[in-house]
Amino acid sequence: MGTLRYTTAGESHGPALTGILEGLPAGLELSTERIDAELIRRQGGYGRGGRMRIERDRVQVTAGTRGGRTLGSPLALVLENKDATIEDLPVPGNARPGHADLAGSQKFGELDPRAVLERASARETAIRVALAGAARQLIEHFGVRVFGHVVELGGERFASEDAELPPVDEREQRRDASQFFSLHPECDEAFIAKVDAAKEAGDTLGGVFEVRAVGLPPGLGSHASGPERLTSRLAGALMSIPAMKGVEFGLGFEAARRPGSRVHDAIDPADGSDPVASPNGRFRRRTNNAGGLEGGMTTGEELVVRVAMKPISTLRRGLDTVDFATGESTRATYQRSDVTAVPAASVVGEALVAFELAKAWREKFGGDALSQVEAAVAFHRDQVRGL
Ligand code: EPS
Repeated sequence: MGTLRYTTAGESHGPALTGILEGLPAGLELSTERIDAELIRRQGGYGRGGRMRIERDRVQVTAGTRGGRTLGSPLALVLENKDATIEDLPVPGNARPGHADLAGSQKFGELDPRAVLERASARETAIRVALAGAARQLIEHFGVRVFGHVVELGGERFASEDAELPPVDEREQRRDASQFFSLHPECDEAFIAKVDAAKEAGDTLGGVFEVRAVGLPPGLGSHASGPERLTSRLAGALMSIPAMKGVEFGLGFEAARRPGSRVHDAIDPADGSDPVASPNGRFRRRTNNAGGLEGGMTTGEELVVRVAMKPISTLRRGLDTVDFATGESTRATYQRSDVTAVPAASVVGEALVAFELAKAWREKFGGDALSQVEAAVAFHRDQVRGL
């Protein structure tokens, strides 16, 4: 009650991935097409490998709804694995560098990387995208849009950042026209060549994606305790995605290099009479270097967070490791892998940001049924405008 939480279960090559989501209010119309749209996007992007041609992720909702609406009871989601070969797959004879194989084997006291890698695999992110695809429908009902796009791949930016991004609908059109889910489809050709060259060399590429959210009211999250700060929750959620190496908000690391006068966002008076033009009443920020968060709470400005992903750890050319049987140096086992999965990671990152926002929404506005949440949101918006 009063918050959102999820649990997932499932191995990469087990029969299915299962997710349970608790805490959605009753009465929310839940679209499985909306969830599937994100699952399909997660499977895409240039640079994916053979597994994505096998899987066809479509969600099954097995509990928590009636007549297409939530009941306020736990929601259960299932994604079947087509490549459900876990019982037949061999135990690798070495640990692949960059993966959980060696540390996990040492943790369990047995040189059996299969016992670890099946769960450490990024396959698990599919069910989290599904769970978040359900949770985000709560905040989308209130007009919040969460949007992820790729900004860098293999050390190169797609384009120098636009000072002012276009409205979200236009961003979405651009992103959906790009095979890398960037806002610059005109750059695709050059990046396709870059990924093809890496593939040719048996290598892999990392990158950076950005997630933004618009339509947030001020005051989501809390300054009152560390674990309730929305900043810490967002960073934790994003760092829970396999292969993520860093998170920055707004100006991010650049803020550490500038004097305060060139970092903090001055507050200007606003004409609060028009609720559309000025949803935050008589105040507005001159800039948004903070990326929409101050004191662990939303400011009502656009939320801006960027995440760095390391290159995929499985390389066709192989990395040096040690053969378990002989103790001699050998090359790590290779079956198949993606050359890059930064576009897919941007979908997962977007999903987890949306989930954390929906969770903060539940905590701030409460209610058992959607109508009660609506009343609380309307009250808060009126109160902010009246300050
Ligand atoms: C992954 C290895 C690959 C990826 C997988 C993540 O799978 P496999 O070992 O079956 O070739 O395709 O990603 C997914 C299955 C997915 O749905 O994103 C890994 O080791 O993390």
